[in-house]
Amino acid sequence: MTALGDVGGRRASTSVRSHGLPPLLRSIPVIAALAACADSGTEPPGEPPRAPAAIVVVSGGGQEGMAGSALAEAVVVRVDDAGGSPFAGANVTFSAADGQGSADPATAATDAAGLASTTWTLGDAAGAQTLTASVAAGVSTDIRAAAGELPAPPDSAAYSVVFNATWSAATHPTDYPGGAHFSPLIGAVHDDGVRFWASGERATPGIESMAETGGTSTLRSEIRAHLPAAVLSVISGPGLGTSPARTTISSVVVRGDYPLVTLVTMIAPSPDWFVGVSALSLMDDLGQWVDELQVTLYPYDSGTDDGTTYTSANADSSPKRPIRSLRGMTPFSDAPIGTFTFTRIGG
Ligand SMILES: [Ca+2]
Repeated sequence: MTALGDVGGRRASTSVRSHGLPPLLRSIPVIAALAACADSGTEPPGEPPRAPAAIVVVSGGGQEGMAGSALAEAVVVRVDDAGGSPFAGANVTFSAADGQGSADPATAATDAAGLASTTWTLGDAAGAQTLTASVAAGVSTDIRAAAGELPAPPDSAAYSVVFNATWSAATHPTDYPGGAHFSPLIGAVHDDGVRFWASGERATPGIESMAETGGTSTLRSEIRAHLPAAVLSVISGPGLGTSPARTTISSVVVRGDYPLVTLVTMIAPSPDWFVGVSALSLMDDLGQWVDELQVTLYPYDSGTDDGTTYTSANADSSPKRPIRSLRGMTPFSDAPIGTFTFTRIGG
């Protein structure tokens, strides 16, 4: 089993992978500030908290090396704040699991680009090994490497998906609405030839409709248009009539050539707010199926309606704004909306 502690990094990589700006642009504070001004408009005020919020593997993951020897490439990670900007001066700790070698240096501070690196010497046992890079409680990522050659994974894998909604008046006290609920889950199993939404990009009509009304038909059509080239299957699941609550999709089957999952649901009532994952891989960087993956969900604004409160009247955005995180922004707190947990149930 992959420990739940692994998962912080995976959710981090999810949010950062979907960020629209290249790292160079995001490393220039002036541009980031200008972009923030240009995008503010009538959107909810407030800045994301300035603290390390995510850590992602930039390079050096998924290497194959000899047991007991240093890997050829350095392991490089990047630390970002909640807004997706690189975080300088964070102390990253690299720790190998028992018997899985050591890192030198074992701690490193991030530079102006948010980067920290180390050299990993593998442990003596053959097989998959894990190094964990962590920067704060709950903010960590796993780097995997193979000592020797690993057996090929099964061609497909089945997962159950649990949506555990924790959004409540306790976690998000500002204006928590009556009738809180989530729209039916909708998504796809797909490859990297298609992406249905990403932070920093404009919402498709399907994402707009899902985020504003909870309707799934337009997004379903957008997904089906990519069958069978880039999409293996449509994922449908129940909504939640209240929150907090949980629901389960009993089986989602992924394949080696379609290892990615996109899954979304509307935060309701709201102008155009939603949670979900985009192109989340259920394969680790060694090409092995993960046993369990828990993704922490934070709110997104689809950029298609200018409403600033849960119950704002419709106010269509023209032009549309980019999709962006609302984590820590009014009326949301810095607390999660919930989690998706993917558990492997079959080969
Ligand atoms: Ca909006």
